[in-house]
Amino acid sequence: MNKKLHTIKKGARIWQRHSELVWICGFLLDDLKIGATRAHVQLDDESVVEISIKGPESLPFLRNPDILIGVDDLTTLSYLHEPAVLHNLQFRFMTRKCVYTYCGIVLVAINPYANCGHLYSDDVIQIYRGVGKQVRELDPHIYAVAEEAYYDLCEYQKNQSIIVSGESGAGKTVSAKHVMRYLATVAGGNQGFRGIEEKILASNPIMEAIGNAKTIRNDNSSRFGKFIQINFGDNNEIVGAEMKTYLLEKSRLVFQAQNERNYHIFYQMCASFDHALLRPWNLKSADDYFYANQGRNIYVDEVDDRAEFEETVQALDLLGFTVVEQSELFRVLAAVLTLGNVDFEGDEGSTILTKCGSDLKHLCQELLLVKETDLRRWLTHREIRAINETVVKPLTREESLRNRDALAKMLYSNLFNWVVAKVNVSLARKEKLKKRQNEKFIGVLDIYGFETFQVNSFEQFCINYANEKLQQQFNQHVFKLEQEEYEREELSWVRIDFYDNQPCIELIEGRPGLIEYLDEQCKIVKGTDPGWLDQITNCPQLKKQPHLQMPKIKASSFMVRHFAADVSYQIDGFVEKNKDSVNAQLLEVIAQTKSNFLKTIISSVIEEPASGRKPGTIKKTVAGQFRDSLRELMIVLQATRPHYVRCIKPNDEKEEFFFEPKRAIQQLRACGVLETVRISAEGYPSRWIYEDFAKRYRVLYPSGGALLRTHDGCKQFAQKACSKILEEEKFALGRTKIFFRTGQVALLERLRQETLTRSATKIQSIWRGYV
Ligand code: AOV
Ligand code: MG
Repeated sequence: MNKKLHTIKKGARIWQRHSELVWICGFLLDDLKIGATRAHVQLDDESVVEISIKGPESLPFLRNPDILIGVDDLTTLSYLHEPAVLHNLQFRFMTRKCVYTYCGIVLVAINPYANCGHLYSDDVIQIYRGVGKQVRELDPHIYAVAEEAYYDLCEYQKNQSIIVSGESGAGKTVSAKHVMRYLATVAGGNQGFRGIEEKILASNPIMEAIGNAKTIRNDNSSRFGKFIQINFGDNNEIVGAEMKTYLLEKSRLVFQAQNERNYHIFYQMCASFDHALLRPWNLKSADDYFYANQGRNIYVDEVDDRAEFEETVQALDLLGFTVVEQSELFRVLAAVLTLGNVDFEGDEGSTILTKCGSDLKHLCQELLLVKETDLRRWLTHREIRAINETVVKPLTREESLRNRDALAKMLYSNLFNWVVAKVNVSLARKEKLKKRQNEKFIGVLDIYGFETFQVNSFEQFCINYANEKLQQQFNQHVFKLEQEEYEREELSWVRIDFYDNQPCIELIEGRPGLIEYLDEQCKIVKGTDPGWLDQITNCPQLKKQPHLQMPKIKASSFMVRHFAADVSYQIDGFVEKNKDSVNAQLLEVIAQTKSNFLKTIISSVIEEPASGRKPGTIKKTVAGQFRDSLRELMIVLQATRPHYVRCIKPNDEKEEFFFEPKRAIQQLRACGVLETVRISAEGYPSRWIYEDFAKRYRVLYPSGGALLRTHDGCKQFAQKACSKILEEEKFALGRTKIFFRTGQVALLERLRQETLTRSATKIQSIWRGYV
């Protein structure tokens, strides 16, 4: 890093921290000598500041030579640090309207919030199609990542994964869809499989209808994680796909914040109440349903829910959902909506169900096909089993509402899982062909990015845990690739430290760990959130954990030092959300339904016998299940060649091509782009093939000109030229490439420029001498 430089000349362009711009450029007004403790800098906003230098660590960051500004791979910058990365991205995005930039193996995608149809047209697909390894010579693009993955799959017969991450609204789902469309176009079936790629694409509107919702951050926010594996056959054509989903947000079913909505499907249905598939369910306007109207705005700008419903139904048709299945699906969805309108009256000990009786009748007779008296009873009562007797206890209004909400969430999440399973059946390759095919796939992971809000709860805890796991996999991979390149080039060992977040993961999933204690609390009949916090606070092993911080003043929260940021979690609701259970008697009422479809839907809950369970055992908790599915996912990803796409949301106003450095830098820190840069900068960030190096820097060592005819000659040239100019430890000679420590290419560039200017002046003066 430039930290190792000793003297920085007056006039050198440097970066200085800035409260608004994050970094501002300026130049040194005096030479900065070894040991100097202060320097004056004239900044680009005309102000002059004095900076103090406490040691090599606080030397100013140097600016890259102009020739490097706007490069399409950040790791080719000679000075590789945070301001350089930020500036380069901002310059490309704002000045050149470039959405994509590489950062080594990562593709950084900045959401333009603009219609960039030209960027994704079929013509553009044709440009990237079949380019293979040379794809890096084209402009960075999401299609380039898809092409690279497809090429590697075909060439090396190795499974690939494309991991898309970023915060809400950054463009993950849009990117994942571009990847899917690219693959569908270049590898669409041609041997009797025609149509499978269309089915894969059609799974998107279905999943978005039932899994996406309007939030304050994104009008089409995915409320679940998704990993879709696209399978390829012997001729590298698409033969099928399989989808796994993670952690659907259930709380949205029963509560929506101001200006947010429930899942799109409800609004699509209400807007299409007179559709043949929906008429029997007597739907009202979305405004009339408590589960749909809490956000106080049932519309999404520029979205026609009625037209979207048509699209959903078409996709269901294409994926082979029969008319009966569709009708049943909508029946259960209508039931969920109607259930939300059932309300209770009465004080503690005397709950009676009076409000919204007509909704209850409709719900029981038309939608759930259960006995009204039973449902009424078990919504408002609970059975308590003591040793030799069972007591039925009436619930308060609050308890009854919670009971109702738990039922709604269970119904919806089971329906969601049923749809996923059904989509998977439809996308699966045909059994008899299976044996002939080698297992080969490209997996696309569209998963929620790191989250930190004012109040963070169980959902953020799980999401951030997932991100810790992905980050670890990412760091290890980047690190491994760097090391492999050095080995391939036979360089002597280069020490690079990389940040391993295993201790933080240990804190969450280890034994003892946060999830283990949470699960324990869920097993205890009287388990509570504070009980969990007590356990964490008093555990001697966890006390020593540097990633866990307890508040100084006793509070119902704890803080985890995540790789991206410190996040404080409020413990309220963790135990209940983790248990996610439905009253056993209520479940029993539903199990007695006359609807076979509903029976199928809830069979997974019923089969984990709520009542017949051995004492002391509980069904798997939400966090426990999530931990296991993440472990599985990691095993799958580990066995693939990963490709990374990091989506950045450049502003919160959805403004076209507008870059707010403050927002961008948070995300670059959180998604590992800066870590990639750091790993890169600790080793030899710049590298040139000998021939290319010799061609560009020939002027720096004119007497070596004769060497340039052969590869070995170019290598000798590079060695001689660099030994003459650079310090010995600043470069290394590999088999085919010369490697440079950070800052060296900038130095070579400057020398080259100076030499060229000098010779130009010389020629000019000679020329003038003639005239
Ligand atoms: P997300 O998947 O990352 O958020 P989306 O992919 O849904 O974000 O993108 C949000 C919105 O940004 C889209 O609806 C588009 O309007 C716009 N957008 C994203 N990428 C592009 C692009 N390449 N070109 C033009 N517009 C784009 V979330 O699902 O909320 O985490 O849970
Ligand atoms: Mg999304």
